[in-house]
Amino acid sequence: MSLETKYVEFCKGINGLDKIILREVRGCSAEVYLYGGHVTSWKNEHGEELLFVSSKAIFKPPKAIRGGIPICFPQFSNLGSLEPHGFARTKFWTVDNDPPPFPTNSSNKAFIDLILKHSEEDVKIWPHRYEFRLRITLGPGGDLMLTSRVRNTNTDGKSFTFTFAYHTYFHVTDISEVVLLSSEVRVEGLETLDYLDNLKNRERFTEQGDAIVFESEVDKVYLSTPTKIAILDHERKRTFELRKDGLPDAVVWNPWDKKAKTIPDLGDDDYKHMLCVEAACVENPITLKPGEEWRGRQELSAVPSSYCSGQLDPQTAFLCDKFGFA
Ligand code: TA6
Repeated sequence: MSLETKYVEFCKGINGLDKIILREVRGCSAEVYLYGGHVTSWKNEHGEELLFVSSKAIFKPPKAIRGGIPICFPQFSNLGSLEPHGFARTKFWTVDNDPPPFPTNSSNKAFIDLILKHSEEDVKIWPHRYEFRLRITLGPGGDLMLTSRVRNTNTDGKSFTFTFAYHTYFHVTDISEVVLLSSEVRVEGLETLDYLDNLKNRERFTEQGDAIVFESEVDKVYLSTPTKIAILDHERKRTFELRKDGLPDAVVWNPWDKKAKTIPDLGDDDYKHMLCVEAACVENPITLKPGEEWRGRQELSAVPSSYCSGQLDPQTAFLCDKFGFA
């Protein structure tokens, strides 16, 4: 990277909205809108987009941006009286120039700290005072890391409770594609777990068999999930690895063809190129007393896959690569 290249650049995005571009030495990048504290782009060193953003996304308040990484806070979905997925994704965040100390890796130079605080308007619909700090980091190797810190700043002695999700839309080649009876996109790490099925009144079921594959609409909240989940895109020969901390659940969503047609800001065929896998805290909401803080972290990597199906251990993946037994 030349000396002039900026790790962090402030500029204007679609419709003149404030945008921050993070860049790393090897050419990878990420883009973040202050509107929603919303990551809308994550590219690898070849300039390939790794997140899905709808061809019909509306970059205009009060609509949330369809794609990227919406922040669902303080309510996931319609699990409460607020608007679906809460208000954080439709608020204007600000840059936090002086965040409280935070364990950081000194090799990370491309990062931005954002903050969202209650407004008098919000207090009418959610009667609490809070500080939500979000650090978005693009690591030197291209990993994208999001850390959320939510603090209860109520002065009336009251606790508050919330649910949360990083509603990540991964870009996949074609989820509807089936080759040799096997779907081209699959998710590993959620096999045999219990889940709540949003398409069946949130009834509880247990996942069977192997990796999760896709042949119709899916909207499930997997419970007590492991800290690592893999999303394999066979055609693109790419595996996304999602690592998480403080977020026990994982939501998997694809609207498929019929539901996609009912979503105004989603193109009819867009569903083929997206898969939401969301690090979340849904089943057991988080409660904070005044002065308490919660942290929830998500890290994403995109690796070429000769990554072995069934193996989430990076060492095994390395051996698969080296000896070619993917
Ligand atoms: O996370 C899955 C989900 O809650 C689905 O039920 C689905 O409707 C999706 O999120 C999108 O929600 P949105 O409010 O962004 O249209």
